[in-house]
Amino acid sequence: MRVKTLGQFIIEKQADFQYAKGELSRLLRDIGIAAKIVNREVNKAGLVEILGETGETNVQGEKVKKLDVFANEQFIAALKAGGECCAIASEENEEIIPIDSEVSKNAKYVVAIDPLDGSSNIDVNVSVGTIFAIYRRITLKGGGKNEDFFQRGTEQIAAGYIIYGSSAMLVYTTGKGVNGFTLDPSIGEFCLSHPNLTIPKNGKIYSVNEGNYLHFPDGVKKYIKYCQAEDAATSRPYSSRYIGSGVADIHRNLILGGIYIYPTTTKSPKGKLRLLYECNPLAFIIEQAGGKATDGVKRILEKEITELHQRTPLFIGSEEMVDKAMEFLKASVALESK
Ligand code: P6P
Repeated sequence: MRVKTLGQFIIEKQADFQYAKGELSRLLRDIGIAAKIVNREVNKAGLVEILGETGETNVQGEKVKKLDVFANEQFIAALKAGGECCAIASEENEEIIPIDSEVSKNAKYVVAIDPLDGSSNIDVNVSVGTIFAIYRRITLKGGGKNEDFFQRGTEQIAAGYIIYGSSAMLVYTTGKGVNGFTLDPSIGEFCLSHPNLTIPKNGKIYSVNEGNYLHFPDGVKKYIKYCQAEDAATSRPYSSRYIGSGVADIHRNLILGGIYIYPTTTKSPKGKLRLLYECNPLAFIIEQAGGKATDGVKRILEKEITELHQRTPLFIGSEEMVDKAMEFLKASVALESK
């Protein structure tokens, strides 16, 4: 089969993208360049002095890993150089990074990014990922501002993730389906490997950190017990698969079918995952692949966003599994309100 690179694919699909020719190509090119550099370092982790912690903690109060900082710097540098982006919101930065330079004076887009999700897994050689969301800017000129990012997930014009695993894969959508590209290191190109990705309507995998079970809402507890019950007709008990790297868990569930849940816990009363640069892009991708994503009550993509690092509970994956989990949550709330 003739190899089709990411660049060739985007040009071919240009008609799918309602905005001016070439802009999305350059944005995804810039992201792809940084992803290749990050992948090279992730692959060397363990051999070079890039493991371990910087001794700092980030805006989330989490220990910063050296590769977090490196990845963040690479994506910021690539987007600044590419000229299509007028501001970046990153998990690693408390405030947005406005970009107002000669090369970006006509920039029409802003990018929200989690440069290295699941970084606690780096030192133990488990897959990690980058998640990104792309919006049209709302402000008219100069460097972008917060309001350019305070748009509902439905306003995303593109979203994607890169998973640095047994191979490096870039998966993205512009609202016309989901396509996956695998990095061929011999030519340094992301090549189309998973056209028209769709998530099975049902599945047999549930992904949740059951260590928090005692502090889950009652409806979540009941759904987990449903997953564990014996019922051959519905292929239960399901398998529990949770590796602590959301991109890897959600990517596996996209391919095989399954549900990923990060509900409220006592430690994370509003949920742990961030709406802007984790849940919205992942929800856009999973919905475009035929799945669902809610916060337990509301569609993720319709949630109001008022803070850059706003957190939300997340139920995402196969449509029928998310619907079933919502049934348990709704029944439990109804019971409590009696
Ligand atoms: P816990 C990584 O920090 C992350 O945001 C997701 O990628 C991952 O699924 C989750 O948090 C892991 O969190 O609390 O289960 O260790």
